[in-house]
Amino acid sequence: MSVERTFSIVKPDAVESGHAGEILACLELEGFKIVALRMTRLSKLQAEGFYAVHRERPFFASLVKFMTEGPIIAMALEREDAIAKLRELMGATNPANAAEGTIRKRFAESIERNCIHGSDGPDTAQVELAYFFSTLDLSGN
Ligand code: FUP
Repeated sequence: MSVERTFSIVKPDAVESGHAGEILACLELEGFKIVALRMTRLSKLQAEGFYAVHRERPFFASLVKFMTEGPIIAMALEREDAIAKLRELMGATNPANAAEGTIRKRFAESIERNCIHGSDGPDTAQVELAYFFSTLDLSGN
């Protein structure tokens, strides 16, 4: 297993409810290094672009509305096996099905308002990191 990078978002629900700090602490406790971090608020166009793979899904419009309702925290995270480990730590998409101790079990309200995003594979991670961060941001300095 080698050191890899993944992309994560603390979603608007968690920022609004004041759980962002706890979520970041949880990531660090699990060995994730924060390589880059930015708080921003997505425009409709930016959220639609980020979730473009879901464009045809029935929940797309609602998801875009949720993701633009307030600020988010975008992060580049690094650790061994980061992509799979973050998915494990996040828990299932629907918090009702998420394992005890996972971030979604602890902090998410619903399948839509599920507090955290994590890339689902190496190709997605690369695209998502570049969507939010410049080469300079990701240089590790
Ligand atoms: P995940 O990778 O666990 O974030 O889940 P998906 O990529 O399948 O879905 C992306 C986001 O779409 C989820 F985080 C929340 C939203 N979603 C819904 O709102 N309803 C659904 O039925 C499925 C996903």
